[in-house]
Amino acid sequence: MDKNFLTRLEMLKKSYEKLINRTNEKVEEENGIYCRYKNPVLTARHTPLFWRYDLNAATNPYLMERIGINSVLNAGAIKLNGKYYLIARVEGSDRKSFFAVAESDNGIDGFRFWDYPVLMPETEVADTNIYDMRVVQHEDGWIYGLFCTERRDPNAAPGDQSSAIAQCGIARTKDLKKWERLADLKTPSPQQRNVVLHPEFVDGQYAFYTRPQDGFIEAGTGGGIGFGLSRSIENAVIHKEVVLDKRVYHTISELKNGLGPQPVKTSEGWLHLAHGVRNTAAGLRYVLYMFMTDLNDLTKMIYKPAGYFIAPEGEERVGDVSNVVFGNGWIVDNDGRVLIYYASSDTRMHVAESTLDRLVDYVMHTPADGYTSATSVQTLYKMIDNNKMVQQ
Ligand code: M1P
Repeated sequence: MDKNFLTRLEMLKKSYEKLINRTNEKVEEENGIYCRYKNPVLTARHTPLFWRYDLNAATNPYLMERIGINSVLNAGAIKLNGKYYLIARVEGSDRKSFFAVAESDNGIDGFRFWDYPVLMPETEVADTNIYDMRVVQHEDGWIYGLFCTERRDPNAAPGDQSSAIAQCGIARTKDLKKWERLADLKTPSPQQRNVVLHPEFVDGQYAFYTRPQDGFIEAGTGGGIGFGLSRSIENAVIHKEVVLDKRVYHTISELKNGLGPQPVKTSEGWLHLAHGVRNTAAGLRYVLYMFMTDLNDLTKMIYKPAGYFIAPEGEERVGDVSNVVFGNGWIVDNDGRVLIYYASSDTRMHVAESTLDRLVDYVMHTPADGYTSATSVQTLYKMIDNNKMVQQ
């Protein structure tokens, strides 16, 4: 075997292990709500060398990368038997995404991909691209993965190679290894993305958070984050969608919004993480925000802080689709620690840490949006007046 091949292989293995074994550090933030961690938890370079390189010196004498991985993003998250799992969207340099499970002992570093990515079964209509899985441990005993399945629009003109239809694919598993694909969700909307399964039955039915949209990119008349019920999960059909979090002019989510991970049940209500999108002269800006819905009426918004919870910062602002943070996975530990997994600029995965108590406090006590500059100033006056009283 060529000496250069072996030297290069050694070097690749060393730098790979160094990356995987790198310990993460908490970065203290002033806001008191959450802390980011310094290093991304998953990147394209975290994918195993044996996915990317043909390690046979006879067929790959230059030890070149044969399969390019472009990015690792938008991961669902779940804790099982004390281990932290990210079900990541891995995007190849061929632009196709697939799911792969990465495992860590502590949830903040040491994420290592399982040897094989998920072999997701298809329905009778092949998926062109699949992405952004929300993983939900449902009270029916299954772990569900809801994701976007994208296919070319069958009605697109022959010269139009970009019109697409997005729908919600549904699969279930017990171990994250073997997945059973169910029929795609049917809703009154022509397109769907960012669909999340509620972890509990509602009136004996499966409950879904949806994101109705008219076009592949534009939400159009789709008014915001929707909600609907289905009697079946094997052939899920929502007949009526109710919008529970409307898009509003001149807010962080005026263009579109979508739910992130499954909501977390607290004594005060269901805690939600979502993303909001607005347009700017530099393109779309995606930020994360939070809200809480009523324990008994899941469509009733009870608290919604004004503005964003996490916005892209530093290196997070740059990537394939810059100025984006997107979160569809979080894990709540038994001691109340919350790990919020989010991707930046459609390129890499990060983690931020908080506690359930802090997040509930944040959602309940952060002032709501008044939707005008005048109300923002009134809110600020209230804060200043109160602080002056406290300090006297
Ligand atoms: O590029 C940003 C995000 O755009 C889409 O999200 P949404 O449907 O809410 O606009 C998705 O393609 C998502 O994967 C991507 O991160």
